[in-house]
Amino acid sequence: QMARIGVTGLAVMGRNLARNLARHGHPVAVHNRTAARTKALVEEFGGEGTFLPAETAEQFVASLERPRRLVVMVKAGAPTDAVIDEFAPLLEPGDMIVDGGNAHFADTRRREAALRERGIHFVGAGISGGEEGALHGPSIMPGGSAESYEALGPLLEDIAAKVDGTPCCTHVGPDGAGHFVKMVHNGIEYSDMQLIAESYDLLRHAAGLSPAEIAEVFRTWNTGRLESYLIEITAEVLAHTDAATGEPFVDVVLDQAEQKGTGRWTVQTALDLGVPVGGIAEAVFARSVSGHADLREASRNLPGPDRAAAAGPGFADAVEKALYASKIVAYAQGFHEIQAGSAEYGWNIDAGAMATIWRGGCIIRARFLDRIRAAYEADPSTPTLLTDDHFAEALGDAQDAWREVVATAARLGIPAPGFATALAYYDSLRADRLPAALTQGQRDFFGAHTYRRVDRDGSFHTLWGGDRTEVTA
Ligand code: NBP
Repeated sequence: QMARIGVTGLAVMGRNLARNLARHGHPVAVHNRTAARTKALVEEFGGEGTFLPAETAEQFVASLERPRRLVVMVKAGAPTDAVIDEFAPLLEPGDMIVDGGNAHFADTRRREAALRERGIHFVGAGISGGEEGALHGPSIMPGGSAESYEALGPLLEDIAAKVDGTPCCTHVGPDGAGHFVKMVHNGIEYSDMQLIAESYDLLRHAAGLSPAEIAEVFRTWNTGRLESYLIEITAEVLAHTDAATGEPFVDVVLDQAEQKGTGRWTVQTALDLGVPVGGIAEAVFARSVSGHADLREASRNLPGPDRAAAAGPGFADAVEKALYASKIVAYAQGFHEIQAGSAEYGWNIDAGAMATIWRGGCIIRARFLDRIRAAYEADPSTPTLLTDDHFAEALGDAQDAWREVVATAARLGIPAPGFATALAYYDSLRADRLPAALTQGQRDFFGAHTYRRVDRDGSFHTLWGGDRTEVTA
């Protein structure tokens, strides 16, 4: 018997992906650098479907139907290149290598170009949902050639999460498009998590609620428009009590957030593309600030306001509005980055389809994504989600509460960089005039960088060091 698809790299993700394929009736070849993992998989889960274990790369490749579909689930970076170098010589034109790891889209572009020369399809596929998603249905964001998607799509859609019968998997676009979209997904995830963290902090320190009480607030929110996986698990984490001390779990965890890098990549890429993603950037920086123990220790005695002023009744509702409004901004910024990346690299990404495949399987899955899908359906070329009818109305309805929450945070000395930057972005886009005009004047003054005028076309320069007449640049 031949395998329909093969998975090499059988750590948590690869193992569960292989099991998911087997459970869906697809005979799957399995391989791992260290053969013990392959053996363990078949011993433990062999009953779930048809696994064809291979000890060597040659055996593995020989067991695959043609054209071959080979999924690589190894540690991103050098290991991915090592595995490609090992397998590519054993493959033939028309075969497909799928990289399901968290690769940087630039690496995916490089690998795709190199393999295309040899007639091999390279598919950079973003996979979200962690261990559980890989087993029960992840959100899959495959890039690569349209031809490879014809051969791979049905299999990937089969094992992906489904929402209303629609698979959370679609062809994203050529070469690095899939990994780019996965990167932005993770950036949005950072932003979502930061906004939730700020909501918790305000409910705790401005409203004086306990973690258990805040868990209840999140449970309530999870029955409304904020319904999402992240809100759901937030309630679980806040309600949890540490067994060793009897204290709320959230109070015994060291308050230094770590990161693996996809949020940072999202911001670095946004800087290169010139896309303002303040919400994602502040989320990355907030983790960074939390991790600087020395800086925080040195600053502990800096003066702050009197925290006695407690927030009044209705504050939790105001925080809900601030959270919803800031979340709209975070997604608007993330989707702007996707559209800018798509334009830069000629990927032709369907933004609405990305919202559709994020509705299930992935970490940011949420009811909210249906709204984004609807917004792009209503106007596929909209420059920003903020102006969609539903979102504009929600922002208008939330803005007083949003301002009150940001003001309360500032007054009480509670850091809320996510809420504050989201509100500043909203107000910047709304503004009739921005002080950027003054910035242009300064640039022209010190560097003769020139400026444009509101009333005439062309570039101008004022002779600042001379008689201050204006000349055409
Ligand atoms: P890891 O990222 O921990 O990688 C372990 C696997 O890589 C093992 O199979 C290991 O083989 C293999 N490997 C390494 Br390390 N170096 C190798 C080399 N030079 N040649 C061949 N194989 C090599 O596994 P994971 O947590 O399952 O994640 C897999 C991918 O999926 C990563 O890119 C990750 O970023 C991505 N991802 C993970 C999650 C998650 O929730 N964990 C979610 C979404 C995406 P060995 O057994 O012989 O050491």
